[in-house]
Order: sequence, then structure tokens, then C-alpha cells
Amino acid sequence: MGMNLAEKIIASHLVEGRMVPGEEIGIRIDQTLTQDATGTMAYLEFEALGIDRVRTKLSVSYVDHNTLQTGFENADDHRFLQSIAAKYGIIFSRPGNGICHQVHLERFAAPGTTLLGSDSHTPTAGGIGALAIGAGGLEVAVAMAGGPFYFTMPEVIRINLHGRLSPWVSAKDVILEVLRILTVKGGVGKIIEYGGEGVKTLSVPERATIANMGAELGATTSIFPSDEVTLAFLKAQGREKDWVELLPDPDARYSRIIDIDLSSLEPLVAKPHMPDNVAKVREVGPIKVDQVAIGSCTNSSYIDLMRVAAILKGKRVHPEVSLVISPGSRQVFYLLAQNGALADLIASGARILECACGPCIGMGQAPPSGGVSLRTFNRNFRGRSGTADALVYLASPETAAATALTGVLTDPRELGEPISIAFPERFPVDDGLILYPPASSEGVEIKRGPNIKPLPQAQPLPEVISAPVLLKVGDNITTDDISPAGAKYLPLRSNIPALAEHAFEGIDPTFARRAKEAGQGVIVGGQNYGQGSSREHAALCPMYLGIKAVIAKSFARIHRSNLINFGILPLTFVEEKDYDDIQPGDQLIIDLKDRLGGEVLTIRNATRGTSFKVRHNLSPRQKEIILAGGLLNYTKKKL
Ligand code: MIC
Ligand code: SF4
Repeated sequence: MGMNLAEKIIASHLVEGRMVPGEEIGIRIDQTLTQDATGTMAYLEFEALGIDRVRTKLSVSYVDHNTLQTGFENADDHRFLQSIAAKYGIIFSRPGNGICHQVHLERFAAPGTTLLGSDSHTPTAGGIGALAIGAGGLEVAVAMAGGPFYFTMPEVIRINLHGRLSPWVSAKDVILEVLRILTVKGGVGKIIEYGGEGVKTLSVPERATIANMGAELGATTSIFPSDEVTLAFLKAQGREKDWVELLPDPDARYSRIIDIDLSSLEPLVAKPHMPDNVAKVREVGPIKVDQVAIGSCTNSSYIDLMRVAAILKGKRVHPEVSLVISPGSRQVFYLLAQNGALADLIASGARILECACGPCIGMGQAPPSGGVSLRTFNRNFRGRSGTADALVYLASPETAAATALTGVLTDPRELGEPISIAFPERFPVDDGLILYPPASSEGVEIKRGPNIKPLPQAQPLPEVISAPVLLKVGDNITTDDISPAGAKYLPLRSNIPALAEHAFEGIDPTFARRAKEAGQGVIVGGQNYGQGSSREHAALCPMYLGIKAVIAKSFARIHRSNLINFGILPLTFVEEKDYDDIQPGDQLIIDLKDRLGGEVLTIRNATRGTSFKVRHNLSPRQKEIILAGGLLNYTKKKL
């Protein structure tokens, strides 16, 4: 039987399990990436594993999230990361070099390889034909130590792209259409594989835009074939040696096939506050916009920003719009400066930011109170912009640039004659901000500032959990809800005691205090609990506050693994209606005396005198992890 792309890469990296959807498998990881906001924790965890050098083919540590240095914290983190990279044989991408996913695509990602990254948008590299998966920092640390990465073998959905995009419609509109069809839960437990003759009309960065936002579908990853277009991109980066052709077999099988006619798409927008709340720009109409933000790992490639520059050339940003632009990488930024496009952007009145995540993660440029912000980013969760009551819309760079000129949401097709940007045959390659580690780590000293706090230790679960429901939340709770992002919190990513004070702050500001008073607690959630980022802080902070279990209708993949890795039990309701009968404050008794032997557990609600059933769905390996008190303890025993 023929194999699809995902199966081909998994088969060539499989170390444990069978490639049967729903079964746990372990694969060998060729490359890893981290960014600073998750990296500090990942490297503390790597250190705790006690290995002297990374065992992957290539591991890169990027600094792109916390680049605002308003205090010593982020600067200390950067210095720690640089020194620990040198110590353990990791490549270090200095602040200013760009956003991890964009730089990785340009300089390191390769078709047919596996990449594990401590960031949920790691699947961006699926645009080049890599099997790229986002995970918690600890899982990336284990992969750096040479351990396999374990996950549930997903189903593979095929999306056939037909025809070609009309003028003014771009890759962002393709993925917004997929989000409209599948929703933010539609990709859970799935890999999205793109194919069809329409793929040939998309460059690698355009494919990467589509793969990037597969994270918003909840997908394990997204992947494109590696073809002549991939080869041309790698050649332009001076990396043709990394190319291999990678196509699915003609008789490959898929669990579902979706057809999208590229020529029928028009400019789309995701309305507040979810990336799947998609509508046609022309139908939403000319709402007034206060801020336009262009950049992020989704849409800040050379082609994206050249199109923006061409739209803005000779024109002026609307007086009531603040337009901010962050180039995705130093390579892109340099090219724009070299060919004059940067001058067009500056002349138009755009505010140029550095090559980093910036406003995407709330590091500066919060919109005004109650304001409308149109962004080329991938997430518009409530509060993520830094302004609690802002309304954030997501759209393509073309729609964003058109809107910056008019001050109201504008369909770029109104701009008239289409623009065409040629893809450079050769990018200016300068890896000057990429530091390779010394051959030997002897004498390399790890520099720890006062913001680098020791790793909190997970405790093995008690025989009986008797704990109150500290919080009951609804569907689609994000990791931003659990452990907020933004300029106030990111500097605390290596300081769990301080960060934990802010857990669930936007939902219930008394949560941290109540949790500490109770000593032990349970959280009750709805569907897709923990969607969004890979930050393990969303598990570490609750663990630090004494949370022992989360009972939800369903979980997002990365967050569920993070809970297990830090010794918190993720449980799902057997009957979803039991969710309705639990109230905050109820005392729950979870008996674990049979050490999770049975698949189904009965939980007693001592406050109401009732009982209900939950499932743990843990693989034998995950059971051992939880019972050992988390992945770190478990791995140390195995190494
Ligand atoms: C995000 O987009 O939310 C982040 C910041 O990149 C996160 C990682 C983090 O929280 O550090 C992600 O998506 O994994
Ligand atoms: Fe950075 Fe935003 Fe991409 Fe996350 S989604 S990696 S914060 S640019």
C-alpha cells in the first residue's frame, strides 16, 4: 500500500510503535529549535537531564520573543541562553536575527527531516517538506538528549489545492479558508497534508504561511511536498544540498480529502476573538481600524513585505492608523533596505520595528482601549495584544496594507492593478548573527542572572486526590488564559514562583491566592482546553500552585502532554453532561489506589453526594510518567 508524505517521514524515523492512527509512536528527531520565552525552561530541563552535549544533528536556540529590555530580566535570559548554547553544542541565533520560524525556514529546515520545536508554530517548516512539530520545552530537551519524541499517530487529511490564486488574494486567505472549514478544533489528532496542482503555484514562504497556521487548527502538523519550487528556494538560500524530492505515493490513503479551488477564494478576515471566526472582507464592511500590524512568523517573508511596500509606495498611512511593521528576519530586512523598499515603507509613515515577534506576543504596540487592530498574525485571542478590550482581526498583508491607507477595513482588490513581485534568485546570505558552538565546552561558563530560578519539581500523585474545584471554565480556553503573554509576564518565564501569581489572572484574579490557600486543587474545563501555545508554563504554574488534575471535555494536544509531563492528570468526561453538574468549590475525591490500572475512573463529588465517570486515555508510557512525578524524573531513570 502506498504512503502519504507524513507516513513516509514517520516511517523513516520510527523507533517505537505502529503507524496506526490513535496509537502512540516514538520518532527520532533530527533537528530541534527553541525560542527564548520557552527556551530558558527547556535548557534548565536539559541541564537537569545531566547530558554533556546535544545528541541531535542540529539544535538551534533563537532569541525573538522577549526582545524588549525594559529591565534586566530579558537581557539576563539572553545571556544565559547564549552561554548555555555554547556549553552544550547548540547553535545560537542572536537577538536581531529574526523570528525563529522564519529564520529556520531560510537557513536550516530541510525536506524529509524531523524537527521538534518548543513553540506551537514549529510546523511552519512543513512548508519546505519537513515533519515539524511543536511541543513543550521538556520534550524538546529530551529530544536534544537523544530520546525519541512520543505522540499519538495522527490521521492524515489531504487538502487538494486546485487552480491558482486571483490577484490580491494570498496564502493567508487559503489558511483562513481552511480554518473556516475545519475550525480551531478541526485539526486535533490530525496532520494536514497539502497536494494538488495548485501547490506548484505557491512559493515556499507562501506554503509556510499555510503550514504555520495549521497550529490554529490544533493540528499535529501540516506538510507540503518537496518539489522544484522547494529546490529553487533552497538554491536561492545557497542550500541546494539539503534538497530531496518528497512526494506522496499515487495510491496514498487519507482519512479525509478536502478540495479547495484557489481561484474561487477572495480576501478573508478572522474576526475577534478566534482565528476560525472567518468572514469575507467585503462582507464585514468598512469598519474603522486604529492599528495595523504587519509581521509575525505567519506573514513577514520577503514576498509579504515587498507586496506591502509596493502598495504603500508613494502613498501615506491614514492619519488615524498606527502602522507597525516587523520584518521576519534580518535577511528580509536587509533585502528591503538594499532594494529601496524600506525607504518606501518609511516614506509612507510606517513605524518599523525590529525583526522579532513584537506585538504578536504583546511585547509592545498594544492597541488603544476598545480599539480595532488588524494584524497579519495568527492569533487574535482576547487580551493577547496587551489591551483587554481591543478587537483584533487577522488578515493578509495585502488587506492590511490597503486598510492602513484608508483607515477602514478594505478589500485589497479595490487597489486596482495587481502588483507582481519577483522571487529573488539568490538571497543575500549572511549568517553573522548565528553563532556556532565551540568544538569543546571546556571552560565555557553558564551565566545565570537573578531571574533564572531553579526548576520547580513535580511531585508524584497522591493515592487519593481530595481537592476542591478551584476554577470552572468554558470551551476553547487558551494557554494565554492560563499563563498570560505580554510585556509584563514574559520576563518571568524563567521564574515560575513569580509567574504563577498571574495564572488565570484574566479569568479570575483570585485564582493564585485561592489555590495556595487550598494547597491542592482541580480545574474543570470544556472542549479544546489549553489550545494555542506550547508554553509549558501553562502546566508548570498550575502545578506549582498545587493543581493535581484537570477534568475537561477535550484537550489540545501540546497542553495535554505538558500536563502529563508535569504530573497533572488530564481527565475527560465520559458523559459530557456531567460537566454541568459540577460547581466551583465542590470537593472531588479521585481514588488512584489502582495506579491508573483501569481506563475509566469514578470521581466522587463529596459536596453534592454524586459520582461521575472520567477517562484518562493515558498510554502505558504516560502512566509511568505521571506516576513517576513527571517526565523529568521518568527520563532520568531511563537515561
Ligand atoms: C505564541 O505564539 O503564543 C508563542 C509565544 O510563540 C508560544 C510560545 C510561548 O508561549 O513562548 C507558542 O505558540 O508556542
Ligand atoms: Fe512569535 Fe507570534 Fe509566531 Fe508565536 S505566533 S512565534 S509570538 S511571531
